Amino acid sequence: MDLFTEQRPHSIAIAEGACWLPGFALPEMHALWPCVKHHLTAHPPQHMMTPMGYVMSVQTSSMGALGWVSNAQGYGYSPVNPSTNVSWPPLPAVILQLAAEAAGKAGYSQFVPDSCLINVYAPGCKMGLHQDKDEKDFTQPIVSVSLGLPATFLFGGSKRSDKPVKIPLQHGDVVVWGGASRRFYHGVSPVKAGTHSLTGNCRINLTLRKAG
Ligand code: MD3
Ligand code: FE
Repeated sequence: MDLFTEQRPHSIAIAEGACWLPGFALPEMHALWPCVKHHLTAHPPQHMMTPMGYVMSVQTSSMGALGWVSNAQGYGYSPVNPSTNVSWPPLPAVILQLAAEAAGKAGYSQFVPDSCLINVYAPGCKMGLHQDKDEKDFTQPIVSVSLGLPATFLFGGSKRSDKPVKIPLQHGDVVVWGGASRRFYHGVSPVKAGTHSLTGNCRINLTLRKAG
């Protein structure tokens, strides 16, 4: 086993086109975490409102040319932070590199995301079953990076009624969602209280997308 394989041990196929890479972000964590922490200080995560008028339990912030937004008009992407009207900062090299390497490992070459949604889950926060369909090109995969407290990820199928499989995601895990799984329903169970040495009392998820 070479050094690279040793540090990044395995990939697990969880559905057609979906690939779980446990611990894949750990070798880069020394550079990744300070970068996320600094971003969240400068661009504090906010609760968005769903188009139906509910406040989301998860708090969000973004990096990149486009940030995911939700308001009474619907879901979509915006080049500016709606709470400040200021452009989101560019995607840092360490995040672009990690996303491209993970996508490559899952068989998607040349992945260049233009959006990184940062979801911050305090204990009890959850995300209901939904599909990601606000992006232009569904042939582009999505890469997610989990940080901090663990969470149970719910991974369904192409129909809302498909029974979800539970995936225990931990700090440093990366999942690449492409192919058929790109349109599958998914969500996150309520995060259990705890303390993580880097993030403290929360789970943070980075979702990297080619949105535009
Ligand atoms: C499976 N976030 O922001 S990331 C989201 O942990 C979102 O914060 C979750 O779902 C989180 O939209 C899950 C993993 C993820 C992202 C996109 C997917 C899984 C996906 C798209 C299709 C299938
Ligand atoms: Fe999603």
